[in-house]
Amino acid sequence: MSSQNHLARRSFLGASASLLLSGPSGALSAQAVNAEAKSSTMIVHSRKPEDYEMPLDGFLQPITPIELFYVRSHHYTPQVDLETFTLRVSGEVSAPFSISLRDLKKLPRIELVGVMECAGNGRAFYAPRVPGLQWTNGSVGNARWAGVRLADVLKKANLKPSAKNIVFDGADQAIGTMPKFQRSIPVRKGLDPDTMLAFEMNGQPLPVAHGAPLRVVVPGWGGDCWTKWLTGIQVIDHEFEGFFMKTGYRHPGKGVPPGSTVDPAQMKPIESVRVKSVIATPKDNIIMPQGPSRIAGAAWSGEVPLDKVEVSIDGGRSWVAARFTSSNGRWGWQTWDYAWNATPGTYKIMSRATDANGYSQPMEQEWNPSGYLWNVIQTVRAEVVPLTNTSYRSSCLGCHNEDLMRGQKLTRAQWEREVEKMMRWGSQVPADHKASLVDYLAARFKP
Ligand SMILES: Nc1nc2c(c(=O)[nH]1)N[C@H]1C(S)=C(S)[C@@H](COP(=O)(O)O)O[C@H]1N2
Ligand SMILES: [Mo]
Repeated sequence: MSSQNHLARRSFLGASASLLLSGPSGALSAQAVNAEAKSSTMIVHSRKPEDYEMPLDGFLQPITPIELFYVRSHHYTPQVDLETFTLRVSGEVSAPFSISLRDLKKLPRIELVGVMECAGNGRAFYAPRVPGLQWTNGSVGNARWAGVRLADVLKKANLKPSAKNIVFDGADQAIGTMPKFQRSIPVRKGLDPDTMLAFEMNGQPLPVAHGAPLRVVVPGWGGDCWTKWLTGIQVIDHEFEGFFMKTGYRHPGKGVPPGSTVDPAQMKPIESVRVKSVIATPKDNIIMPQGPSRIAGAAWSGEVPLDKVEVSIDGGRSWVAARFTSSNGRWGWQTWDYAWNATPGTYKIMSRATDANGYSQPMEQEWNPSGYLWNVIQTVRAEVVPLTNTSYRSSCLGCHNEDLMRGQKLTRAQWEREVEKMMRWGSQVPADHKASLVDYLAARFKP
C-alpha cells in the first residue's frame, strides 16, 4: 500500500519535472510513466541511459507487451517535439526533402510483427567475460510495428546510381566525448519492402523509450540498425565511417582465440541475427512436483526463417518436436511448448531451434571480442520429486531445517498428531496430501 503510493508519487514528480524542462507535450509524462513501469518489472542494467532487460516470463507472450519490452539506449533519452518534428532525407539523391510526421503518414501504411534482438543479447554467457552490458536472455522482444516503407521514402527522394549505404541519424546526443550513436545499412536492405519507418508499436503511438515519434525497423537484423528518434536519413556512396560502424558492432565471422583482440578491419558489421530459442518455463534449478507439466518459450531467426524447435530432457541425447503456439509470420518470434509428464528424477532440459537452411543452435559458441550473437542451446536443470516429497519440502522445510526433522523419531500416530498441530499453526498442507505426507514422515523419520 505505502510502496504503491511511493511509486505513484515518484512518477508524478517525474512527469512534472519533464514538463518543466521543455513545455507541455503529452509524450513527456508518458516517458516518465514508462520508465517507472519498466524499472518495476524489468532487469535494470542502467536507468540513465535507459537499459532494461525483459525477464524470462516475457518469452511466454506471443507479442511482447510494451512494459516488458527491453530498452537499449546508448545516450540519454531525447525529447522530440511532435509539432516541429521533421525527417530530413539527403545525400546521394536527386530530390532531397524534409517531411513532417503528418505528411509522412500519407504514404502507404504497412504493418508487421517483428522480433528485434540486440546483437549483444547473451553477452553475459561468454567466457572469458566481455566488456559491455551483461545481457542474459532478454534484450529481445517481439512487437507489432506499423509505419511506412523506407523504400517509398527513398523513392520520393530518387536515389542516384551511386547510392550505396543509408545512414540513420537519431535525435539523441552523445554523452561527453563518447561518439554519437549512428548506424548505416546497405541500400539493398533499405529497399526491402519490409524495412520500415515505424510510428506505432503494438497498436499505440511509438513510446518515447522506443524512439518516438519515428524509428527504423529492419526485420531480421540486429537491434543496432533499428535507429530510434529518427531525424535524418543520409544516402552515401561509400562505407560509413562512424564509430558504431567502423569499430563497434563488428564480428570476425568465425571464432577467435578467447580473450584475443581483433583489428576491426578484419571484422564485418553485424547484420542478421541467428536462429535461437529460450526456455521460459520451467526455471533453472527448479524443484518441481511430478505430474503433467509444460516446457515452453519462444524461438526466432533472422534473414533465414525459423523452421522448427525441438526439446530434450536428457541433456541433448534425444530430441522431440515442440509445437508452435503462435502464428506471428515471417519476422516474428513464435511461442512454443511441449507437454511433459514429469516423473521423479533429475533432468537437463534443453530447446534447440533450427532455421530453414538446416542450421541449428550450437551446444557451444566460439568466442568473439564484443560478445555478439550468442545463440547457444540453453540448459535448465530440474529435479522432479514425488508428490509426498513435494509437500514435505514445501510444508515442513519452509520453516524447519532437515537436521531438526531427522532428530524427530516418531511413530506414524505421533507424526499424524504433529502434522495436525502444524496445520492448526498455519502450515499449508492441502487436505488431500495430509495422509501421504504423514506416510512419508513416518517412513523417513521413525523411532
Ligand atoms: N538513436 C538511437 N537508436 C538506437 C539506439 C540508440 O542508442 N540510439 N540503440 C540501438 C540498439 S543497440 C538497440 S538493441 C535498439 C534497442 O531498441 P529498444 O530500446 O526499442 O528496445 O535500438 C537501437 N537504436
Ligand atoms: Mo543493441
